[in-house]
Amino acid sequence: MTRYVLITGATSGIGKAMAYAFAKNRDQVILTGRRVEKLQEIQADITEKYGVEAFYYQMDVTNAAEVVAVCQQMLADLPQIDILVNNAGLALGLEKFHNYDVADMVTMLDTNVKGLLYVTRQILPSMVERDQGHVINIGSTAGIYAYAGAAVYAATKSAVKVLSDGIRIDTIDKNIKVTTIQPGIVETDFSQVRFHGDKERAATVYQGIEALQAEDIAQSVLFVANQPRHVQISDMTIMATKQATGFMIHREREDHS
Ligand code: NDP
Ligand code: 8X3
Repeated sequence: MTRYVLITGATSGIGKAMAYAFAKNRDQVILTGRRVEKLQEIQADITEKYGVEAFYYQMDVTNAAEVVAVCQQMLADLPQIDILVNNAGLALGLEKFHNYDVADMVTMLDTNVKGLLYVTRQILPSMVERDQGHVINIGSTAGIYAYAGAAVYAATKSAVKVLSDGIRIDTIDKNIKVTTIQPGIVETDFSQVRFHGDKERAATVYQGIEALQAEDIAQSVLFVANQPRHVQISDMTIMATKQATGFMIHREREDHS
């Protein structure tokens, strides 16, 4: 049976890679994000490449009223939503807590935590009603291991993990799976966004290590989503081979001798 997969933050990085991976798997993908031109571009490309239907809806997950309106529109337009991937998220800044820009702190909370709540609160009731569904939340190794300059980002990702666990408990009597995916270092636009567009600084994050690619996470998510009905993967942590904890990374240095 055709599955409908709703992905938040599908315009870039991990979300975009998941859209392609699910479409290649013959699932119908529902792309969301703020940048409508990117959504249109990806929708057209997916349709051309895989011949499956792809849908898009512009949706800023921090805007509670917009999330209600857009999610209700999706539920009216589509037969059902089988899989919800809460992926939209970001880090802003990398500073000691006492120096942190408060607006950046609030945006992380609004996006990574409140955004996930708004979307899930709209979509989950339809899964409960159908007694079927899968919520996949993108956490982070930062949610397990706090690191310097990232107290708030780490806290938001820790919240993602605990919210997943709580939702899993609340839906225990339903055929609903809840999974937290916790990636380590993945080379995407994440660091450019974190450093407010500073590409040079962002590039240093991925120097000297073979970081994970968005496609690696997409394949892990697809694996989780393709398990038989009785198998629920609750958590999956994926790191680069030369990464041991959230920020313990072995970097090869350039030889200047
Ligand atoms: P990208 O910056 O490449 O992608 C982030 C996505 O989130 C974009 O599609 C963006 O879309 C969307 N987004 C951001 N804010 C909003 C918003 N307010 N409303 C809707 N969509 C929004 O980064 P990644 O692909 O790396 O990040 C995806 C997820 O993975 C995030 O939750 C991140 O925390 C997590 N993660 C990333 C890791 C990494 O090392 N890269 C590691 C662990 C977890 P648009 O701008 O169009 O709205
Ligand atoms: C993103 C990965 O280690 O930069 O969640 O926080 S990290």
